[in-house]
Amino acid sequence: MNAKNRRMARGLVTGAVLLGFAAATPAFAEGSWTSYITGWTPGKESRRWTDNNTDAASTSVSFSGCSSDGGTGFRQAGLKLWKDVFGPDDDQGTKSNTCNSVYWGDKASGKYYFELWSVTSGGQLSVNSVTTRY
Ligand SMILES: [Ca+2]
Repeated sequence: MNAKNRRMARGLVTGAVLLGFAAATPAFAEGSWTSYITGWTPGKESRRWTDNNTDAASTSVSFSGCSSDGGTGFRQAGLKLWKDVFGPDDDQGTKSNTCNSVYWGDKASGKYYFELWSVTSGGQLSVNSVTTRY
């Protein structure tokens, strides 16, 4: 391969890597964190995270391995997303997580957290894996 073809080949590889990254970005989002929940009661708040809104990813909370202490077992957890602002925090809406993923859409930049709003059935929620993407 002469020098010109090598340069061209390198350009194609770089282009492919950049395209791959751009295509992967919405799926992975600009940020995420994974944790777990043990014996949460309504009113309990998650950690805070900062969304810089550098992508169009929908803010989501994914649960797997859910249990609650009520007689009919885990049915759903109401999760309210809050934007942490000066003064009363800004209610972004409540989603019913049935041990799956719930989405609030692409959020403006800011600091966010979710609050356990309700549990069915019972009064305490445990989740083996909690992943928040934003
Ligand atoms: Ca984002």
